[in-house]
Amino acid sequence: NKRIKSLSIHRPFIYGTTARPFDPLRNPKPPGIPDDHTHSWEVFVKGVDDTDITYWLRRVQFKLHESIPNHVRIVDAVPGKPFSLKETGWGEFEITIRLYYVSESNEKPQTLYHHLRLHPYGRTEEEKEEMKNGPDGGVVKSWNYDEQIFNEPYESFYEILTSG
Ligand code: SLL
Repeated sequence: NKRIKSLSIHRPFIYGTTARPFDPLRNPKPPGIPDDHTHSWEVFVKGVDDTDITYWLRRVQFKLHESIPNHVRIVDAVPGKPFSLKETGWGEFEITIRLYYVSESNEKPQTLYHHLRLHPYGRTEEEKEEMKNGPDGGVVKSWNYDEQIFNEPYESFYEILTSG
């Protein structure tokens, strides 16, 4: 099993957050959620158009704000599904996302940072109010498109990457 020299292979993916304010009609607060929580949100790593990425990514660790119970969360691959975590809260913070690759890759884990965004910024109060009452109910998406680069992949890993 040798490395293929002078080859690099790219796989696109998306990571980020989607947040939604609690609202009695469109996003009712489930029972048991603390009074000070204002939003539900999700952090994820996934393929473009939800294509499968579990043939190269086996695990994602999300490190949340320390105020959140069990703030270090592990999400293992489920074929065809995004790596995703749902939470509720009141504040924005930086999420540390650690990517663990399939063992055939021989790649070390890699770290990404993402700011959880709950509030739309760069808008007037009027525009914010409009968004809240608009068709998407004040959803704030902060998504990043990225590309995973595998340099000089092992032959066996190259097989996996190209047969998927
Ligand atoms: C801030 N620096 O002060 C940030 C910290 C922390 C947000 C935000 C807690 C949720 C829970 C939560 O939303 N923390 O208790 O489960 O804005």
